[in-house]
Amino acid sequence: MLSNEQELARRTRRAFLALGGGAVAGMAGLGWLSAGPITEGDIPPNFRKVLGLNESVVRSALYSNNNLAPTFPASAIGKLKPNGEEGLEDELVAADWRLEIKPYGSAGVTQKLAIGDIKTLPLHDETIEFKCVEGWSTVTRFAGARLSDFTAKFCAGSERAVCIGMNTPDGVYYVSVDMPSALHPQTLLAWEMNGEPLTEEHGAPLRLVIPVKYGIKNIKRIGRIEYTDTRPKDYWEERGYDWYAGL
Ligand SMILES: Nc1nc2c(c(=O)[nH]1)N[C@H]1C(S)=C(S)[C@@H](COP(=O)(O)O)O[C@H]1N2
Ligand SMILES: [Mo]
Repeated sequence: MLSNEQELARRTRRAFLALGGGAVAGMAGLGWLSAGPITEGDIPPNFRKVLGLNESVVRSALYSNNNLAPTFPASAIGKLKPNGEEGLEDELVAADWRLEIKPYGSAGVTQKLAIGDIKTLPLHDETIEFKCVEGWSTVTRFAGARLSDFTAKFCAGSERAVCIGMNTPDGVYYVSVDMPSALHPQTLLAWEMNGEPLTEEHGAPLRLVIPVKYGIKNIKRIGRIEYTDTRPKDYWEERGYDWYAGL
């Protein structure tokens, strides 16, 4: 048995070896981030500058190396309870909903997409464990578009950003997520849950599903997405929770 410390050291080494090896090719789009020398036990300077915490950097490196969250058979699906209604108060008029996007480096919102635009992206389906920081979890199936595919199609070049910020149309709920986790292959902009269209209480018409993070980051009813090189504000970080919120 490895002690916790030994295990962390092993994971840390693995993360940075991965960064120095095959993952570098995958991160070619993140040129700015990987600009510094990457050696075992060192932290890329630009990551360090923006994300701040060493642990965050280690975990980002792990996720960017395609480490997948566990998936489950349909028989394991439970009943996900609706939790958190911040930003869902206004009446949703589905036909009027638009997603505003501000690509990396642009001066303002440059596009407003309708749900039909987003549904042109390849559909991905995953059955994952959805975990709330309150201590409960529920195996749930979600389907939608990979945020990485969305970024490539609608915000090409924004892969170079450091963070992504999202908020509800009324601005009441908002999250920010490090780019490696945002571009993780299991991170979805979802419009289906357990084989049905997403209901309003679960975030219709479009929510974030990010299985490498706790529920707090899985924002419902997204109204705006921005790609930044700073850390956009985060609702639960402001209330004392760990910003990274990784599992
Ligand atoms: N807009 C919005 N999204 C949100 C929240 C919220 O209050 N408002 N709560 C978060 C929290 S704490 C959790 S655990 C999950 C719950 O998702 P669910 O309601 O689909 O179970 O949504 C997250 N996304
Ligand atoms: Mo939560």
